[in-house]
Amino acid sequence: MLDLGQLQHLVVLTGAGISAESGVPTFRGHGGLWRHYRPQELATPGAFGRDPKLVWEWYDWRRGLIGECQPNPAHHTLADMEARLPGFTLITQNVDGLHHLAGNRRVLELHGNIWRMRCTREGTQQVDRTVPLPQLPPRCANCGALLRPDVVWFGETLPADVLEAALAAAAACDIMLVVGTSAVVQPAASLPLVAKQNGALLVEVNPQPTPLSDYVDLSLRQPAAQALPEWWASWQEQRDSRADRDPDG
Ligand code: BV8
Repeated sequence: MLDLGQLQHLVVLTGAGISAESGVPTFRGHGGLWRHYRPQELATPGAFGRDPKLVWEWYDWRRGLIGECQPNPAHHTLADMEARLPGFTLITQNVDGLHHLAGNRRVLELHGNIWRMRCTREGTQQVDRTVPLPQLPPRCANCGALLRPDVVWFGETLPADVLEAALAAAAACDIMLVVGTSAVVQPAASLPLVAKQNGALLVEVNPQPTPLSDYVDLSLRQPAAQALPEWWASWQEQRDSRADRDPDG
């Protein structure tokens, strides 16, 4: 078990795998979303420009599926960590909004959020949880232009302020938990290496090995909904027993 005594700054980076046990299909795993579609077909500005209705049919289907999903014990563990650890930062690649639903309030959403839409003309954003959408593609009530999902597509840059905050957190953390990501999508996949270069311990939670696995200090080869609650409970026991032995801290 890692020596977590003086854990001050814990960063957690999550990917689609943390939502797998909630019923949200991953992108590259068995039955993954990308299995039936090529990313270039749907999650790119070009695809949207060519066929906005097709792209919205995919997102409308995903929104309908995700809308039925609830956070699982892994999500709830991260909400508990945020409540108990002042130096906690949650960074997610996911767009499903399940971290907010579980109670996390400070979430760095690198790739946006599937429940937000953006006017392609005015740039205004709106949260809309209607499933199914009454009209595909949806249009801006103000100017009539197409609305798009407020997510980051391949070939698009991530929101600069969010990426900057994520890089700063990665560079300053003592431990980074990397949960449920295949670690292939950039620049998110570089965050664990930034943490390691700055002296952090890396813990990977993933039933499968990934390109990151050779660089981590601990691999928990288990599903997140099992591994995270167990890891968090054992860390708190360790901390409490240390406090009993040394009440002056
Ligand atoms: C950028 C939002 C600068 C949309 C997503 C060539 C051409 C063009 C670009 C590139 C290129 N080469 C590289 C790039 C950059 C590209 C990239 O990284 N491509 C990869 C595929 C090589 N990146 C970008 O384009 C990014 N922008 O670089 O800007 C720029 C600008 C202009 C031109 C060039 C560069 C933007 C990337 C963001 C894309 N948007 N999502 C939407 O969701 O609809 S990415 C998408 O993949 C999701 O966000 C998802 O989260 C993300 C990563 O996937 P994972 O989360 O890791 O999910 P995955 O299914 O892959 O893995 C699940 C894992 O969970 C598995 O390991 C599995 O074992 C594990 N698991 C399963 N069950 C469990 C579990 N783990 C724990 N518990 C379980 N129960």
